Amino acid sequence: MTRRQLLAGNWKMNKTVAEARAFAEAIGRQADAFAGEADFAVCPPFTALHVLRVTLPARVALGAQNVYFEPKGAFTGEVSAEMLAEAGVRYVIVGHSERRHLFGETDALVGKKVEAVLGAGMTPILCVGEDLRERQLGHTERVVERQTKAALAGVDAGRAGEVVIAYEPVWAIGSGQTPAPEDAQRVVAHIRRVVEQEKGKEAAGRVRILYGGSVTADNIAGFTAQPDIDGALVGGASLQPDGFVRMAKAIT
Ligand code: G2H
Repeated sequence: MTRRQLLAGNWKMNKTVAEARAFAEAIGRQADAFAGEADFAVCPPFTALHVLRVTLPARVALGAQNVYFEPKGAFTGEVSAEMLAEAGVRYVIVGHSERRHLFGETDALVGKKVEAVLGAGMTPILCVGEDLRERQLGHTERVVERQTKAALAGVDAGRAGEVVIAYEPVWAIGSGQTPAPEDAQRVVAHIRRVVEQEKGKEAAGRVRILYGGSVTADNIAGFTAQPDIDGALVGGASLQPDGFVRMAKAIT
């Protein structure tokens, strides 16, 4: 099965509205970089969604970094999936390790968010990955297996293939360290086997699995050349327009 590569920039808590507009205008001047057979997205803070909706090149989709699973109500500070969809959002990052570790998000909460995002017609980018201690103990596969199963538990087999999964080893995030591409491939292939066990062959063949963690324009192609890796979720290196454009060219 052919799967389209996806390059998604995760800006985390970076860029004001003015800075976001400048980024969109800069990549707009190099829009031919996004003409190839791949998908592209930028996930800014909520405050910059609107300006990006009106300034990003047409081939670059809008993403969000978080969502709450309830549809509406007394949940101060939260944003629903329907609100994001109405704001033009196509992808929503769910279960990023910073949310799991800094904000206490559990596997069960992440699963509810995945369901809410699908329910609103958007694509979740579900993040899974082991921390350094888990890796040193040899628990990488069991950690990603647990996180993947929990997050997909409430998703119908017929829709599981729509989910994007990002394998992000926690120790590689923002550290400048990465696994070897072949090492990331082994874990990603394991995640795909878990999807097959849980949701069947069709879903496993369709589901896109990205690598994330210290991806740059210089190393992205090594990851996306792997047979089971279908793109990248990129933090720091996605903040500069030229870096984002170089990565777009590297995967197409
Ligand atoms: C991992 C990644 C983006 P960075 O969090 O999701 O960030 O590329 O800065 O390691």
